[in-house]
Amino acid sequence: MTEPTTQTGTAQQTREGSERRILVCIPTYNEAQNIESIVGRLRAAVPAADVVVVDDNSPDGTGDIADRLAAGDTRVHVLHRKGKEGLAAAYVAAFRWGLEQGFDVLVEMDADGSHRPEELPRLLEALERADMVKGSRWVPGGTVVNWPKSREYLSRAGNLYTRIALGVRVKDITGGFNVFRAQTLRDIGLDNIAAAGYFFQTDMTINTIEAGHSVVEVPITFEERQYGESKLDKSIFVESLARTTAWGLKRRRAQLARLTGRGRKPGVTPAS
Ligand SMILES: Nc1nc2c(ncn2[C@@H]2O[C@H](COP(=O)(O)OP(=O)(O)OP(=O)(O)O)[C@@H](O)[C@H]2O)c(=O)[nH]1
Ligand SMILES: [Mg+2]
Repeated sequence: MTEPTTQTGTAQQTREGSERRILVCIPTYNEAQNIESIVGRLRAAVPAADVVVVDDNSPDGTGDIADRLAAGDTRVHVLHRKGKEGLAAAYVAAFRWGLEQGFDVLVEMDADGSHRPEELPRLLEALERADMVKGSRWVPGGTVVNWPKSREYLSRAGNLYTRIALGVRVKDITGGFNVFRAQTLRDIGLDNIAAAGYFFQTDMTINTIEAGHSVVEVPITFEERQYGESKLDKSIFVESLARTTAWGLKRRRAQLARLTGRGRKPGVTPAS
């Protein structure tokens, strides 16, 4: 486990794992080959956790499979949405539902097997000393399996650029295996989360830091999906690059204003 990448002194009181109600949010679009296995592995790895599958009316029937799983297990829930609106909208819907239902901890996890449910207990443990935990490929001990080198270079380069542009120390800011305290999500204000695609993960992380919360990275083994197709496309990458640059410039301007004594924001500690 690595040291917290940001520490702003607002980590909440340690709470016993057994007291916390945990909700794992799994967005799905055409994951019929993966959903049953991932939910089963998750229920075995963290039996106390509830699961909500957020399906965007997948043409391959993923939503029906999820309904069947929910019918046989009171800890499995399904949110059906009308059509494909992207990963960010699906997560925001799951978070809103989870907060309404009174869950204390909310987890982001892909359905495609890239995030190993068996590693979730380590991430949950790390939440004892942070407000957000990121499963990280790019800290010591983290790794990727079955990824082409080109994909690895792209992810590493994207993360390096983001780190420099935004001035934060998080090594795998685009990673999507994340755990939040409910209070962190409330403080971020989910209305502020508008980004799609890869930038969603950056958006959530930066908003967490800017709300004055601490982020810890925990090494994970990330596996390339075995079944089904990736929903990533070039436009997501371009959008992510543009938003990172725009946000980086905004942050730098704010830092400059602070240094010159203008535009100080009370109560918010910069992460860099
Ligand atoms: N509900 C919903 N889920 C989505 C949507 N797009 C992607 N997902 C899900 O989000 C998760 C991540 O999507 P992937 O296509 O695997 O994208 P990725 O993991 O960033 O990219 P790869 O590394 O290529 O797999 C998967 O569980 C998808 O099924 C969407 O529009 N709606
Ligand atoms: Mg994937």
